[in-house]
Amino acid sequence: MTKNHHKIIFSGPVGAGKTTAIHSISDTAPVKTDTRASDMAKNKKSHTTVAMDYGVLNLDDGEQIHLYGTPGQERFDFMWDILTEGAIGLVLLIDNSDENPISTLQFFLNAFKKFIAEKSVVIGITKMDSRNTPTLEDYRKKLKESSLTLPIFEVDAREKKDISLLLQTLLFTLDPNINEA
Ligand SMILES: Nc1nc2c(ncn2[C@@H]2O[C@H](COP(=O)(O)OP(=O)(O)OP(=O)(O)O)[C@@H](O)[C@H]2O)c(=O)[nH]1
Ligand SMILES: [Mg+2]
Repeated sequence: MTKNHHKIIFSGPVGAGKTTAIHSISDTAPVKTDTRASDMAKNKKSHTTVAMDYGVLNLDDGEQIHLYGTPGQERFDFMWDILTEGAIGLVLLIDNSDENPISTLQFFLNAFKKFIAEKSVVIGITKMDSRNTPTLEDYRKKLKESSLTLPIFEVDAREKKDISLLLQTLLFTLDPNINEA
């Protein structure tokens, strides 16, 4: 049987949980390129991704989903385009405890505008346990103002079931013929 290999990207700001999410869901030991975050202006956490994360998810039908995580830092944004090449969908993770997470979401939607217009995106809001505002409703309202209706969920990147829900939604919203590609 020929296996299909699909590629999905995780992006979003520093500390949103991209590396954690790929670690939670990957069936193989994920590859990380985290280094000490001594030079980070925000210094939100001890380690940060400098190139990419990589993991693999095996589906029941033998297909594989290759998961790539981007660095969150804007100074590595050249990696965003490189990693997005050939991908079928994007998972955007947004840290709700950031200062202005709605504008962060808008920034990332804009950065991946072309990709989103051609492919598919799902949004996961993390750390709602740390800060419960803005609410999902606030996000939806903002998206509606830009005439966007995108799937958006509250997730914890440490929870496999939450990341699985994001991926299932993304695969579901993709072209139903994708399995026959
Ligand atoms: N409280 C809480 N912590 C979370 C949640 N999701 C992720 N985390 C934690 O937040 C941190 C996220 O760190 P990373 O996964 O390295 O973040 P990243 O998006 O890869 O960041 P960069 O690589 O620096 O861009 C980890 O310590 C996670 O355990 C959540 O929903 N709630
Ligand atoms: Mg990371």
